[in-house]
Amino acid sequence: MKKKRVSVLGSTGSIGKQTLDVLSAFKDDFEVVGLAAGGNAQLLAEQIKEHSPRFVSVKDEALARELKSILKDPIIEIFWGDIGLEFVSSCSCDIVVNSLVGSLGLKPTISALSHGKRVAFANKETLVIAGNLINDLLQKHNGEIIPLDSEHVAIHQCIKDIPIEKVKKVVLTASGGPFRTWAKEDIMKATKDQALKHPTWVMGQKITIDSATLMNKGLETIEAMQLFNLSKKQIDVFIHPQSIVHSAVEFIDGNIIAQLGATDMRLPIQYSLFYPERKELPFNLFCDLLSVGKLEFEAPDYEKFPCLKLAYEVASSGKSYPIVLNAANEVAVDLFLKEEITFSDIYKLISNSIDSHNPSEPHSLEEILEIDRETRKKLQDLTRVTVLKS
Ligand code: MN3
Repeated sequence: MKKKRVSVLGSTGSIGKQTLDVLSAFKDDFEVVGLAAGGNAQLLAEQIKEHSPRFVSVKDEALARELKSILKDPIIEIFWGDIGLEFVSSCSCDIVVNSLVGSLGLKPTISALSHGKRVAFANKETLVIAGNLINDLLQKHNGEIIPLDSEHVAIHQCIKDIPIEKVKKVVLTASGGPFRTWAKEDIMKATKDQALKHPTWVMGQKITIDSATLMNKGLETIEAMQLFNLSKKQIDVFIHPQSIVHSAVEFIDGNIIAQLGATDMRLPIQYSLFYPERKELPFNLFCDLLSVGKLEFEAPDYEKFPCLKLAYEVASSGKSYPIVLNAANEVAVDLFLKEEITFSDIYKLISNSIDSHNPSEPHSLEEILEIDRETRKKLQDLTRVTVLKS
């Protein structure tokens, strides 16, 4: 059988590296044709040697020069910036793995779908800010989105081809993050190191902070609404500390189907790459339910995790609010990672942006990007003049 050609966007990030692990294990099935990465030229150079892609893109020209000098005599073409990213996502490939972080992933998603590609989708922010635009593109062209995030891969497997009107509820599970058992006062003062210690998943920095605030589950709620055509009312978030049930779907006849498996992103990545085929797992990641022993579920505490409640409100209001939620969250998490604001400031900054937003119904990419830019600018100006104190 002909090998499927794959481009990986965000190849030096956590999901990107694990995607390349899966692709390395299935060299007879896949060929890596494109790689795009942000800042780590050294690692990208190693990935190029291992996978010999035809096209590569990096963040900017300086990084392209650095990569060229590491590779000495590169025979591949090196692109950079927005144009490079769009090129790698529309080049001669069958599958684009979009594991970029944040709204940066929007334009390459548009170009991949406009070229009728399958997008294995790990870039939830794009669906949060531009879900309607992406769904329009899916209608117009022959492209498709297969989820790659564990919860959405779970829902995808539970729903299969059952019509969406037969779905009563979807339960998105959340590990609860590092602060699940902490008191509210302690969470508010949490440090960067504490927030970066996730109990069950190994992930990139931005999503790990989003998991500590539970904003991640809020973004995933909006993502699920867009992917599966659900309303906010049809989605519940349950805390499930074991992270073995990756999500569940309750149908109108009272049957609940859940998907279980090891807590390792390589499982949903393999599913997403091969769908609808199933292949034997090449890693020793089979889940032993006897050693898991028990599965627990609890309701999230919105007092302790106000970001989740805020995201629910935004999910119900729709309009341009999700764009503001996402942009403000990206800025706030970045400031927290730079240790310029406290953990509790993350919520304050985002809710401030939501409260001061004048909603509209954006239809075009330009309108979406304008709201995104405006939100970031307002927040940056605000944090420059205000010394935030908790
Ligand atoms: Mn997830």
